[in-house]
Amino acid sequence: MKIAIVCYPTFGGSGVVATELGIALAERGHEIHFVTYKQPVRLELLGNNIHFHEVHVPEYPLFHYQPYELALSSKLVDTIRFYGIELLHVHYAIPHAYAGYMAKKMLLENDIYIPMITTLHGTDITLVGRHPFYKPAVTFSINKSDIVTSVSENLRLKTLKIFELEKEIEVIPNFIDLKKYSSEFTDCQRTLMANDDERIITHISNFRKVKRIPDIIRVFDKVQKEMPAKLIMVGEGPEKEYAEQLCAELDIKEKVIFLGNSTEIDRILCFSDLFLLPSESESFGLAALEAMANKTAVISSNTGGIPEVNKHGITGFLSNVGDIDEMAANAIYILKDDNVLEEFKKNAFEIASTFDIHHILPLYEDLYERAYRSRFKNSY
Ligand code: GMT
Repeated sequence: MKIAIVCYPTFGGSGVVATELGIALAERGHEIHFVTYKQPVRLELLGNNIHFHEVHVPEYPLFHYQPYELALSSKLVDTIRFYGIELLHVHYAIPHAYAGYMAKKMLLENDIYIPMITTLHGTDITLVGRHPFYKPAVTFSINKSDIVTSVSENLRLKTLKIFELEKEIEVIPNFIDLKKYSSEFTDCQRTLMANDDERIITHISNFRKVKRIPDIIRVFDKVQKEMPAKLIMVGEGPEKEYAEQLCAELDIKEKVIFLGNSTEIDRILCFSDLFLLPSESESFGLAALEAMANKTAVISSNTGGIPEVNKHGITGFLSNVGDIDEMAANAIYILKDDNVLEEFKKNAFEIASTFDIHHILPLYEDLYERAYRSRFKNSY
């Protein structure tokens, strides 16, 4: 099938999921067209089956805000027409579902019917989408999607509570590609980051407020008082500076490594013992799943969809948002004993395996088939 995928190309869960899905679909023989404003960070190889179409928004001094939705819907119309695209899959409702719907309507003028699937990822619903400034447009574009999916049951329920929807929402969880992890990295050199006797704790995110970055530093501070340890912070974002400052105040600067954004998180996770995700809200927690696939135990908050991924007492522990004392105590429990740590690591990998792309891809392909068949119905 010829599929156009719209996503954010930057470091962020929704873009990662969209990109990995597109790559896997291309491997299965589908023709994939990414339409976004920059080449997605995880999309290294373009080829016969994978194309990238850049959306340009020329600056014009009259505009206080440049009209990205307009440029995106125009690009979609051109791309869909030129390549004979059969299906549109948009990731993150804002503004992608809105722009996608406009493209649908424009194409219909030329008797081209393009089914649209919208995948909700989290903050498009829980943080941004529910804001009164956006809510009517988000409600409209979700209702106008042919099929709507969410990445967790928790997000499905939240969406139904927040919006007045006429649409069913199907849950298709996020996934990892286990074959990427089957060959051990020969350059998995923890020695570059820590001494042999130190435990390695990792966090990866876009360092926004919702991630509760100071909680990570404070949990680590408590852990490092009990055992030799290093904290590796991967990512960039608005909370990074404060985090660095807090490390200086707590006098743990030497033990915390800020690595910035990385496209090679597996090379970091492969020597991590524990992953911290104390988020205020998290629809799924893809970073935690990626950590688990790398045999890393997880200490997280119990918010949103995280309990669907991190299993309490099995793959790690979950605590109430902000309960740094409990998070630290649980981290120390896991890390202080080699056998306990090994057990949690093993379990983490086992649970991660249930999210392997081979289980999830057929669910998307089934959805695409259904959406494609729906072109015979008038779903406008
Ligand atoms: O804040 C992020 O982690 C980025 C954000 C995004 O939309 O790119 O992530 C959301 O989508 C991910 C992929 O589906 C989920 O794993 C994250 O839990 C979700 N983030 C939040 O809900 C805060």
